Amino acid sequence: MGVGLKKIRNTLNNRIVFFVLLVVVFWLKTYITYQTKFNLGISDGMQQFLLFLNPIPVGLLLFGIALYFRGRKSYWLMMIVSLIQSIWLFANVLYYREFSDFLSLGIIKSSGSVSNNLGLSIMEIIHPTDFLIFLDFIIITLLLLFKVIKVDTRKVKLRTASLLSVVAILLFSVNLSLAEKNRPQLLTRTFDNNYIVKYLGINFYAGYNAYQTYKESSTRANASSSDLKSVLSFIKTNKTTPNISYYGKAKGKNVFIFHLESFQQFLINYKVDGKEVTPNINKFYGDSSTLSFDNFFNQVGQGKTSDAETMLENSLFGLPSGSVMTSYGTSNTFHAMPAILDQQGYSTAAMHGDVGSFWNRDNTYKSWGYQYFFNDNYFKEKTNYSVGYGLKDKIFLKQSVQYLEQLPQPFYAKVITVTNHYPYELDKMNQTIAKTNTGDQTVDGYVQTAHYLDQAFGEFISYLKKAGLYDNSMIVAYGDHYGISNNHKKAISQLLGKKSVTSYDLAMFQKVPFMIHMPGLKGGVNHTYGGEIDVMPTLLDLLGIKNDDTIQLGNDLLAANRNQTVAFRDGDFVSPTLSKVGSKVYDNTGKELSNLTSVQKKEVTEQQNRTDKVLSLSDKIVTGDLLRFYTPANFKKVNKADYSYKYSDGMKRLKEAQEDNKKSLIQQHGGKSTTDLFSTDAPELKSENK
Ligand code: GP9
Ligand code: MN
Repeated sequence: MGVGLKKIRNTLNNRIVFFVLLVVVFWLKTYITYQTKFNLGISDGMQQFLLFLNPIPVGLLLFGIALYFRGRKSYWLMMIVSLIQSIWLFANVLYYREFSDFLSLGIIKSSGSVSNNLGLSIMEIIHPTDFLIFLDFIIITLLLLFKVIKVDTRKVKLRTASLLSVVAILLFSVNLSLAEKNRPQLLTRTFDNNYIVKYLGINFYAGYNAYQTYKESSTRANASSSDLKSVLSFIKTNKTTPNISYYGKAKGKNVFIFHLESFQQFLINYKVDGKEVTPNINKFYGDSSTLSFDNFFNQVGQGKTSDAETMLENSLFGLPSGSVMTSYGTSNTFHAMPAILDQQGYSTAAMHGDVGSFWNRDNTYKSWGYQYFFNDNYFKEKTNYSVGYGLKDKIFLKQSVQYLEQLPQPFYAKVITVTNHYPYELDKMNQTIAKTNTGDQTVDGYVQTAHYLDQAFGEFISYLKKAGLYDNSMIVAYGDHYGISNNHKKAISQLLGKKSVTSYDLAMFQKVPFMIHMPGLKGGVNHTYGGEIDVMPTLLDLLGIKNDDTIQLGNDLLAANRNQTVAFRDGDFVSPTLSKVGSKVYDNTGKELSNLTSVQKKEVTEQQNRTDKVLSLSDKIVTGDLLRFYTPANFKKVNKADYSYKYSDGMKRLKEAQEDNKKSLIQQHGGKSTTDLFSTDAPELKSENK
């Protein structure tokens, strides 16, 4: 061994030097990961500096704990800290790659109900370089095991250890105050986990998130009916006057909520090699009896589909982290659309070809008052019937008909598709359109599964026509959230035929279709700005159901005097005039406004305040379970014990329903099933479809 190496080795045998080595490696590793694996939107020198600085205080503090201990124990502790920190970093890199967000305890806590989703995708998203995160841990552990580095058993003076802790805390305070200066209210306005990581670091974020989760449980305990005051006073100001040309027009009709999984607005009339990707949905979109919206945005956060469902049926937002359905769906009180309609004489059912536990639907739907939940227990499975997270849409829809036809009318039926879901894989026999060729593998299959979903939608609509449901139903179809995440900027610009995309373009890329079809409805494309939070008030007004005392954070898209600021879950907003994305403000042509006039400044502030207000009120309602303190007139509190989605129970109740009345579709058809009216070209069913 060279003299130099020996010297290094000898130095490393000193515990303080070893400690410094670990802190420095930790620091560099975290910083390199920030720069190469995350997209933190650094926009100035101070943010750059803080990103560089923020691993140091936490590193000093965490590894410093070990200095209070002696000998081997101390080394063990340092290596455990290093390992835990590496696992946390690694898990976040994977999670971030698909969700553009950091892991939270809310998500981990609910992983029981969402795990098959993440599990399936995990091999898809791993990059070989991700494993480098463990390299330092492995090397240093080996050096210790093979005694290349020797354990220094000498005691570190308590004074030294505590001095280091104090330095760490001081450094952290400097970090925090610089961060607060650059981004006021960083920790009070916790709309975006990205900000916390950018300013204070991924490890601080972990601790902060754990603290928040603990707070959650005590929040509910401490909430009281007086907390509703601010909610009710906002609801008053948010109230709109229903549009008389639409109010009550759908009274008594069946309602379909057709969930187009991961379906973005840009797909409407989109072509690949001259071929329409979604001809059936395009036709539906342009139908003279369809009211379509072309400035309708998804507003989901980490809860994705579950956030969309929460907004659509409760007019409440998802959470800053985690999912309302998984964290609060079982325990909270809700005044959801299914319960409201149930109490107006509707039958209510949700259908989905995935396991009932996903997103905690099997519990949440009870709280929302769904009489039936036809989940995978109700559907016939064969090996090639499923892809990704559940039954392929064509097979799922065909099988749904046997339950649909038994529901007493009018009914409210939510139909949740899933084939057009990341990672957009489809077997060869179902691929009937070419992929796009951006070269981004995650993106290019998207049009293929969207095309498949479109065909399934087409088959479903033609069944509705044949069965006579098309004419007496209001069919609502919507896309739940983006299919292509912002991490695929290059591919997105190629898809949109642009050189590159700005943050504004990406915000506009969050548009999803929202369409309401009903014979006799004045159709056309409506340009109002709105989003998922506005669906419930819109539909209740169309159905002519009084909802002026219901707690809703959105407003009727058809009302004239509505506010058109669309709040995103991260605190950004878009509107017909100004939009704020990240730290930038844009006009409605997408031009960035760097020097705002005082009038513009005032408008931005107003819209920001409103955005912050609706998000924080929503969080207050959900986390405090405030709806338990308030019941709208004509609404009966839902009793979860009244519901069961067990196959045998569901079938029994359907049977009873047939005896009680003559209102189901099957009864209208003289007791004859309508399932034969559903024709599909699903190749899996070829042998069964004579
Ligand atoms: C699965 C499904 C997918 O049941 O609804 O949810 P998502 O991953 O889109 O949130
Ligand atoms: Mn979804």
